[in-house]
Amino acid sequence: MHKVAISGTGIFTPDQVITNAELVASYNAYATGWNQANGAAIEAGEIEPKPMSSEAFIVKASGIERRHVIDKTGVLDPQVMHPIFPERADDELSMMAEIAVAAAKKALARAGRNAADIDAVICAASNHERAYPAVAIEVQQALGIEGFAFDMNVACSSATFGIQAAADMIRCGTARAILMVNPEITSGHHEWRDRDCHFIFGDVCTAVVVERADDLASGNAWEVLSTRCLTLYSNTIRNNNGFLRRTRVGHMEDRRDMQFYQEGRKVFKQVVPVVVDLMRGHLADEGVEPADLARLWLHQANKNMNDLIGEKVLGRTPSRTEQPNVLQDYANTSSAGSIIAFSHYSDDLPSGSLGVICSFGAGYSAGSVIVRRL
Ligand code: CO8
Repeated sequence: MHKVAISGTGIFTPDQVITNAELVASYNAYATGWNQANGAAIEAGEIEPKPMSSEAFIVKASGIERRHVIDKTGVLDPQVMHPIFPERADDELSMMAEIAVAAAKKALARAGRNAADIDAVICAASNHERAYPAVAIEVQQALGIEGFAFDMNVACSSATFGIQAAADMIRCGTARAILMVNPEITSGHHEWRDRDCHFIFGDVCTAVVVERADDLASGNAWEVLSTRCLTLYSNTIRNNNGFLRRTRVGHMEDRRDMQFYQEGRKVFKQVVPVVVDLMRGHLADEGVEPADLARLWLHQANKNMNDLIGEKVLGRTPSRTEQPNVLQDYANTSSAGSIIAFSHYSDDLPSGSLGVICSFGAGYSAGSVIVRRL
């Protein structure tokens, strides 16, 4: 069995930023317009008026202050409330492939690798912009990588599951080096018209190079000591959009369940113990004491959730340095969140440092990756 390392990470961050103030102003304008348009039915008690959103609530409930998106104009237009992306011809690079290539180039440079060194591409993300061909194969072709490529989707845990898939293939010799990308265009499948969740998501793409640890070209690597993944079926985070949509009466309408929806409170309560048990069990089985950890790079959904998980895993309140958050600037970027945290906050740690990359989300799904700085 070969030892495995993460040798490089890269991030593509869209230029456009939506602050909470901009988001709340546009949502409240939309809700006010909707309430006016439906004034008679609201007056008659037939429907509820849409409540207003508030910046103070968003920061208190989630810790999110702003988010990057590919198109803020459509999202902020009260008459539109979703991004507007120009159509691309079949022979143009697709959007997911484009941002994946941008992140991948940075990860490859950090790893000191080029396309010829990579044997496979995994595109691990919450949604894929078409059914086929796989986005991963398009990325493979755009970068000039030989070998094979495939897409996978485990929602917010796609990246840790992708690292496990890559690490297992490298351990057994199926591939020497694998590029794993997480293009998350969450703005496209988010419901910006729902006050309870309109602030949650942002767009980004992360990329990770995973390769044999005895074959490294750069000094920035982290050995992947062990991975553990877990899934438990739940309907509390769901999106019903899919290829059977046109087969069902009324499903081509503008329906709430064709975008992301969730029972946020339930998710919070149910996922925290699952993640704590996964991390603590994984560490115990690998003989790693929580006190030995230099850093936790957690999924970036909610600051309060992360505070609670960190406290339960370490047995004390982690410092901001030990458990860095990026969600204040990026919001929830689904599978990319823990990788952004890892990419931004790992270079300062000395050789021998231990840490855990951990993700959790829809499915439910949770992934834990124990790493040691080489
Ligand atoms: N402004 C003002 N008030 C509000 C707002 C708002 N925007 N939203 C809700 N309120 C009100 C509510 O109506 C409620 O009022 P009342 O007490 O009178 O009933 C009160 O504020 C409290 O509401 P909640 O109970 O809903 O608030 P919480 O404190 O639970 O916070 C959160 C809500 C932030 C959603 C929190 O529950 C949370 O973060 N939960 C975890 C969610 C999570 O991690 N989900 C993971 C999903 S991501 C994933 O797996 C990937 C899916 C695929 C990606 C999809 C991309 C689009």
